[in-house]
This record gives sequence, C-alpha cells and structure tokens, in this order.
Amino acid sequence: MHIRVINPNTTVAMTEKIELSARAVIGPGTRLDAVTPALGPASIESHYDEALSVPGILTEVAGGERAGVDGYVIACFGDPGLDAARELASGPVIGIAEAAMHAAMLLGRGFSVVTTLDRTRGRAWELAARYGAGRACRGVYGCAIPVLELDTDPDTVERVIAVGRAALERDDSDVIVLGCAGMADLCARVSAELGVPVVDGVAAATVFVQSLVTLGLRTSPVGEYAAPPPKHYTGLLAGFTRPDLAGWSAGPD
Ligand code: 5HY
Repeated sequence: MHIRVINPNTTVAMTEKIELSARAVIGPGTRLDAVTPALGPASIESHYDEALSVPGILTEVAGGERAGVDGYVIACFGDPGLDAARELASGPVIGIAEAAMHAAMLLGRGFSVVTTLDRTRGRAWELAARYGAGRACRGVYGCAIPVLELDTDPDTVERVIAVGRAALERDDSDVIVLGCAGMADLCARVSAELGVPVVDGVAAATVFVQSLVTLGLRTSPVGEYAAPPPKHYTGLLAGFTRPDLAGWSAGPD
C-alpha cells in the first residue's frame, strides 16, 4: 500500500515533521511519501493562503495518481482542497481536521481545539459543523503563535498546554484536538501534562487512510465526487486541463 501525505504549505521543515508523525503509525507493508508542493504559501493562516494552497495540493494528487498512490492525507487543519482532491484521486483522501475530530468523538464526550492564530478559529468551527462534530466541539482557541514560529518560539509547548488546560476547564471537555499539523510533535507531551487524550490529526488521518485502503474502500466515483467534467483552464492554470482533453500524462506536474 502506498500513502501520500501532502503538506499544503511549501515549508519543507514542516513536511519533515509531518512525515515523522505519519511514519510513526504506518504498518509494515505501507509505503509512505510526504510531499511539499512546488507552488503555494509558506504557511496557511488565512482564507487567502488556503485558496492559494489548492493548486499545489492538486498537483501532488495528480502526481500521486501517476505513481499509483492508494490514499492521501491533506496535512493542514483547514483541510484545504479536500473535495477537489477527492474528485481526482482514485483512493481515499482524508484531511487532518476531519480525522482528528472523528477520532476525538470516539474518545470522549466533548473536545476542545487548540490552534495557532485566532483568525483560523472560524474555519475550525465551520469544519466541525460540516463533519457532524458541531455538538462535540465545545471550543476552539488560538495560542497566538504563527505556524512558522511553532518551532522557534521557546514558549510553544507551555503555551499549548496552558491554552489546553484552560479550554478543558472552560468547556468541560475531555479531549484536546491539536489544530495545526505543525503541532504534531507536541502530542505526547501535552497529553502527559493534561492527563487527557490529545489528538494529532496527521497520525489519525494516516491511520484512517491506511484502514480504508485495507478495507478496499475508496471515495465513491458517482455523484459529487465523480471525476470533474473535462474543460479547458487558462493562464497560470492551463496545465490543470483534465486528461480527457490534454492527455493525463501532460497534467499538472
Ligand atoms: C496547518 N496552517 O495545519 C494550518 C494550521 C492553521 O500551514 N498548516 C498550516 O493555523 O490553520
């Protein structure tokens, strides 16, 4: 089985951290590649960033289809491009927010999300509602650390623990969801300090994709996630013209 984990931002150091988290949970027969798109934002902290991350994600899915990849993880807590990726991919595609929220709902009565910047909280609530976790999600909190400073800010882990502890108290929740792929390496430490399950969406999504592939299940090819109708794209996106018209081997690369 071959799983591709896509870091939707273009920061290689973050992809390396994401890869460590995913590699720690794959089975013996699973091949994993963690990829950094050649185009996109250095980090994703706004709707603008998220929108501009999607062509890079779809390029990595297209490349994965040529390479025979069986399933994909979108390793950004906004789950950018998830629906479009599902239309292109022949195997399952799971976003880390989706996976983390579903895992959290299996582990407790209510969860709280600890993310990076306050401005991304709206997106987390939107996804919680979309994934049927609107009631289980009891709070979303930023820790005022930009994505690319998670590794450099000496207070990061203490800050995440403090915000997590306050969230558990305030929300009367019993599970913490880490709201950024860049927090994957903090999971064990935060859980040990808070004494509750702490969910890293990268690991959860990787295991869920592996399970679906093992079950022989994939995204439904009919209806909403059927392959997109062939048409021409112009300008910067000319290379995204679907295979039916341009011959897939010439697709986005
Ligand atoms: C992430 N941004 O997981 C999100 C987290 C966030 O570049 N990778 C990013 O802050 O929304």
